[in-house]
Amino acid sequence: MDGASTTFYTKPTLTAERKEFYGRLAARSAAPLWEVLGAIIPPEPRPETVPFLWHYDDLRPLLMEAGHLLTEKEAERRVLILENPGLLGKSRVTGSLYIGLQLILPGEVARCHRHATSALRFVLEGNGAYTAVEGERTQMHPGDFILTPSWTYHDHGNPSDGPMVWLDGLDIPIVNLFDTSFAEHYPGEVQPNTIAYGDSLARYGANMLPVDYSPTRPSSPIFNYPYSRSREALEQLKRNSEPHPSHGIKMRFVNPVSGGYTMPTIGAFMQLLPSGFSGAAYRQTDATIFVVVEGQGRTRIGDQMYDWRPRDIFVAPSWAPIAHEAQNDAIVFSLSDRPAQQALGLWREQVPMK
Ligand code: GTQ
Repeated sequence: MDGASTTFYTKPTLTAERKEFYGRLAARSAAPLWEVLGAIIPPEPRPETVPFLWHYDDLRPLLMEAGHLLTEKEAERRVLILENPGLLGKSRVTGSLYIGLQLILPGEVARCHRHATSALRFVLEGNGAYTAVEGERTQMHPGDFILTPSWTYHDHGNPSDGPMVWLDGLDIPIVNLFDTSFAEHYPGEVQPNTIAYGDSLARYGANMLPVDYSPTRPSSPIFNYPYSRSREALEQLKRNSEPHPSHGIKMRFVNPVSGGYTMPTIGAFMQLLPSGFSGAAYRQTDATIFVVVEGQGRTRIGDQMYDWRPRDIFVAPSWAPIAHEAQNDAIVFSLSDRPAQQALGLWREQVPMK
């Protein structure tokens, strides 16, 4: 038991008589609350998630090795899970989220399936592979933010002549917390391409909606938020506005129908930290995964400093103080379970910390 919980609640002394009683309780599948109260209701978040940074340059050769070791067909999805060192063996980057690096080589197809778990892709490397969602394909370019919402059929293909790598972010631990996982294959390897390229971005992503539109799912009807557009907006805002003391210029990806998050369980953000930025420490209850797109800098998480460069990935646990610094203009994408926390009335923040 650590200090934080004992200041909130002190356990009664464990006598021989009590211990014997607890044994008889256990035999009846019962237990004394007073032995665990401080542990199960801590006064502040006590995450198993620890701060960590993965350098892309360390992971890339291993991912390419996986490309030689097994085919996409064998793997179904050729992905290296990025596992938080505090959550080893649990396929988690935080208590609620999963991330991985997916590789698809030229000519390969990752067969079509769907699952209750929601996924996002953030493209790191390559050009010209596609993700198909419910009959529409989208070309993937570095920095693009792509959705495959819950229970939508999706497959990936790489007709280009180079490897394609992206970050997968899924809400697997949330879906399994509720024991609500379902998954199935599409009858064929690839779903038919029935909708033209660019259709949903034109239909839903130009500050207009079809006049008679009503949503069919809680997630955004746009499924590719291209980097070219996000980058341009951030650049324009850098020229027009003062950066936030902790976040620089930080934007939230939205579902244009509701103004809410792009998916109900995973939120996504993109921020520009201007050259020389030195942010004030802040903390929030949503453990956050950051993916560097451009620039170099460093981030203090708790009492440790993490130096980063493009394509590095780092994670900050719930309620850990975070302070970003940028050497040159930096663009950083991030994801967290904030929509789920806010829907449940749990999310808190201190920005900046006093
Ligand atoms: O691309 O559909 O990293 O189903 C894990 C599970 C990716 C995917 C992952 C998946 C996918």
